[in-house]
Amino acid sequence: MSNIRTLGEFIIEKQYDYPHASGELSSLLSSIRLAAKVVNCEINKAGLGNITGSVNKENVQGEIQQKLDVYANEKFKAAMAARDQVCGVASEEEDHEVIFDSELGRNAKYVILMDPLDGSSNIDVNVSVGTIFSIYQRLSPLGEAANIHDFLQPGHKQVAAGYVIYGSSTMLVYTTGNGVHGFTYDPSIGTFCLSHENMRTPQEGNIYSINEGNYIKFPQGIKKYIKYCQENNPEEGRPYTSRYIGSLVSDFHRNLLKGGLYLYPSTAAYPLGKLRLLYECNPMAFIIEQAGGKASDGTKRILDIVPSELHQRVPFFIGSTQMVIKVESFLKEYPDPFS
Ligand code: P6P
Repeated sequence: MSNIRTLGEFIIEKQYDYPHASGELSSLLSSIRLAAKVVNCEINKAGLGNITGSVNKENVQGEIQQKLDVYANEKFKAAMAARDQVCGVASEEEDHEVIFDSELGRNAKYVILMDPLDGSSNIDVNVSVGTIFSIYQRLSPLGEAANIHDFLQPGHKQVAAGYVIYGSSTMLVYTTGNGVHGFTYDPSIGTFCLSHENMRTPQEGNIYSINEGNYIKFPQGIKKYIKYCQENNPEEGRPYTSRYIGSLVSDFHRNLLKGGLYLYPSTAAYPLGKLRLLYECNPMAFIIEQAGGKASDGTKRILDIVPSELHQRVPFFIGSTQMVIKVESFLKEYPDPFS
């Protein structure tokens, strides 16, 4: 037991890396940890209860909400509201930002944005899903209710970001700008234990993750890049391997560990891309950059995009630095005649 470093211990230990840290961020990360345990418990037995399937309602994205989407959203929202560090929450499952307009909420320091259960359409077929979160310091003054501007900050302003992957094992991976650290859940002791300290992603990779079913409608540069991946060039490790789970957290996590590139370009169905900037792209971009990788919308750094609305979508290319640079070069060389 002596060599186990729990997530709680690690958060406190790292807190001392920030002389001005007042412990509120540490406490906020701890409440995320608690909510992750609760959601993990429900997911792990999803097939047994009446918790799979849809609620026959669409979210603001126009996507059918799964029962576990709603469940996860409620559990994470409740965990945030219960502590005095959060003044508001934005979620993929909420049409608008949720402001905690109480005495506690008005004097809380952080806003959190989240995709409570990404890839949830995979749950009924037992494929890994995940929770993604992004944390900012509020811009509005303490003592007042938070407002939309607290949420529309560029990604480089994040103070923390992370994800939970409910997979063959459950892991929580996060950064506060001081490296990326992964914790594996040990159900026998009900604790997240440090398993991947200072995670780094390879500069090069040979895995590409894209839904090739959309090929016909991809921009020209993406079509050319896919053919580049499939060319026979053993010296450069091509053809690459195609791996696409259909769950961002799962594809991202594998590529983070092994090297690779996740692509969700603009398509006919999603002219601005499908992935949401604020609670999918920004947190993953913060993590990948902290691990030595890169994240782009095809022309510019994801973390430099100034958001204009809560649920805005962007084209998304994230992973090994050299692979992101390569796909950007194809998009530049073959500009889409329709763009
Ligand atoms: P498609 C899940 O809905 C999600 O947001 C990501 O987790 C996933 O990578 C992507 O969409 C899958 O989209 O259009 O390929 O089914």
